[in-house]
Amino acid sequence: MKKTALLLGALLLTATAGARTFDEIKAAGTIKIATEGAFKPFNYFEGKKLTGFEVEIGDAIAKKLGLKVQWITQPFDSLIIGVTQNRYDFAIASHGINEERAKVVDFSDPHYCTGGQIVSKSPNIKTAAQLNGKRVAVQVGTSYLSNVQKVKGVKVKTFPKDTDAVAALIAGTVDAWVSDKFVVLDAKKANPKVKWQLGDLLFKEEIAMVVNKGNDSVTEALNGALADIIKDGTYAKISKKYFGTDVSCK
Ligand code: LYS
Repeated sequence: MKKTALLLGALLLTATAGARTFDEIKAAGTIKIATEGAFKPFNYFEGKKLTGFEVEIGDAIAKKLGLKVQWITQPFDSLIIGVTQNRYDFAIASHGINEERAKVVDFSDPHYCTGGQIVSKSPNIKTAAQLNGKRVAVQVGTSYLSNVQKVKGVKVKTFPKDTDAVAALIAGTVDAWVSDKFVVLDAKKANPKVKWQLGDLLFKEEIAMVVNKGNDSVTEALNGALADIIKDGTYAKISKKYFGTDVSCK
């Protein structure tokens, strides 16, 4: 009995130890930020360089906080687990705020507002109702998957990366793709020969940074720095560079 209690105590300790408070990060001087690196224009590689809207926002936030950054890239569906295991201080990787995720992690204030859009190559596949009986490509672990699953009659096809999902639409092995409306615009620009049909927004979402549950000093620091870069114009400048418009949640 005693042994079991000790073991449980040790397990609890390992589970909670390691979430660095903001003061601990400050003392170390470097903040560890995770992202996916495969979701253009938000976070992606240009050759060997990690870049994108969220990478620049993450860098600007760290600069405001007087911290250096160590970037870590991970598959999208392992980022939340990584946050809960304190493998990095937070993730900025286009996570939509939702109840399911909020059970295991905390969210910062949103750093952009967007929606999941239906895309196909047919003028007859543009609405949720028109997805009935159709093969729809989505990335695993995403809000696109959970929202597409709610649509009647859809044959959901999941892919490890969003870039694989759009490739399937281009190749014609699926009938539609659901992804972020800004990612869709980017894919359209990159593949001008495809006969894109941009359909309805299937749902809207607020996107935020992900922090381990209860690590309030880090969430507060991120919220403060995000408000600061919005106020001083840094955010608008980065947003205009990638989207030609301000994508903040106003
Ligand atoms: N916004 C979507 C979500 O919350 C997708 C995120 C990024 C996928 N590469 O799941």
